[in-house]
Amino acid sequence: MSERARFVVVANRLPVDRITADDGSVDWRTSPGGLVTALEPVMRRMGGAWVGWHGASNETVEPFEHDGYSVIPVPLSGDEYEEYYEGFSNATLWPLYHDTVAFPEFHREWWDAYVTVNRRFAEATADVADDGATVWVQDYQLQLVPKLLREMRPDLRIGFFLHIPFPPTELFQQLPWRSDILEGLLGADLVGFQVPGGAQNFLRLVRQRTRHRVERDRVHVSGSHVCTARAYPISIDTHGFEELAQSPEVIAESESLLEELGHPKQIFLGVDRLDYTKGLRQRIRAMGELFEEGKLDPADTVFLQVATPSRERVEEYKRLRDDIDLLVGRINSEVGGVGRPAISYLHAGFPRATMAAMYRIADVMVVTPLRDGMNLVAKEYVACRPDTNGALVLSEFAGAAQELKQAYLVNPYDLNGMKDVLMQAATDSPRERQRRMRALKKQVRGSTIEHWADNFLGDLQG
Ligand code: ADQ
Repeated sequence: MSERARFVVVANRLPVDRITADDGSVDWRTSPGGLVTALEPVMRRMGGAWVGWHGASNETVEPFEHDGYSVIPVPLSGDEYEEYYEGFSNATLWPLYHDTVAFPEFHREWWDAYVTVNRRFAEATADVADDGATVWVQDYQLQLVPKLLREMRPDLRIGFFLHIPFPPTELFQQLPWRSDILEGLLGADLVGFQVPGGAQNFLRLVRQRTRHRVERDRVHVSGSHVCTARAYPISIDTHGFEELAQSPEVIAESESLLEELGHPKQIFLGVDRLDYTKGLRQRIRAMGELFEEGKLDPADTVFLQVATPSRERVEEYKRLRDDIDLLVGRINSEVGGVGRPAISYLHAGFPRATMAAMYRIADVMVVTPLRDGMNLVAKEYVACRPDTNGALVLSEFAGAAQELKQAYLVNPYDLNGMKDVLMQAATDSPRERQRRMRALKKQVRGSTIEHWADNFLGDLQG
């Protein structure tokens, strides 16, 4: 590809999945998921290039055009996938950055692969970026890219956004490569976090562990540039979700869902990637106890839990999947009648329209992560629920709780407290539920994915 881009997004995954038709022809389709959902509208609007892995190991794919922007695939070997992605990204950084709710593993070979792959991403970006272009690097898999890229291309404006929490200093210090990661991020002109606490943790660490001068939210990186650290809470395409949820197809789909569930009086809904940070064990136990104690009646109430398969080759995720299967099986065998389980558990991903149909019919949406950078599901629910009588139960430990203050907030570690709040959300007066829901809708309408991208890029381009 000869043309160089004025705007480049760099992320672990490309926003497209390869589809091979029966006749062997290959096509690329925009893929679902948090980050893609977040950035695709921005890419389309601004044009440019997206640098990322295409999803198949040991294979090189040539750059191509998709939906008005360039797609630049970065290859990964099978070993690199295991060590950089499954290993360092998802079995070291992911648990460490989520309050060590699972035990992080530290392996030197994983770190070496992380460095190698980060350098490859930086090189691919340096090749495609035009003179003085703006580059936006995404997330924890690529924290070394800002510094590596600046060394190769000091002319670029470099932004970095962390989608997951940035941990408290005490936890971050465990990392044997803590200084490398801090310096890696400091290569950016602007580092964005989901909540102000993340930016504060980062700045505190920079003060403790580096010699750079810190002045409020600005770090004077010695002999180089100024790196600013701030919060930019991510959001959703609110209008898009509102429209989708009101479309005839989604309304029809929600009718047939209701039919399938046997027209219960009340539906509780959980929607998550199957991840140990999402608090599924705690949530299912709390719901199970409410059924067992007779506070909820399986004759008229259903708990629909959707869990998207995720990182299935990582040990901790296999264990989680088995635990949830067992837990749901046990509860369903103890409560509920023939052919009508109290918990309807679906281990699958669904098209966005089906998600919207589920949000539409949920009387109580239950979002209870143990720790979550933001949590878009909470915001999607608020946008999709058509009237103002739904209820959002939301963990205090999701970034979203700092904005969605009128949700029914819970501490997911406190089972009794969570049960009380679940019941409160289900039984509060319509007036109280409406009051809260209106405030939530106002919040989600006033702060969308467009605002997020505009604010970040506005500050980056200064
Ligand atoms: P995730 O941990 O993936 O994202 P989340 O913010 O909830 O968490 O986003 C999940 C997305 O996947 C949502 O858009 C949701 O609709 C979709 N999804 C979930 N289950 C699905 C299913 N069964 N079928 C289809 N789609 C499904 C990370 C961070 C979050 C942060 C986001 C964005 O962990 O804290 O909010 O990035 O920054």
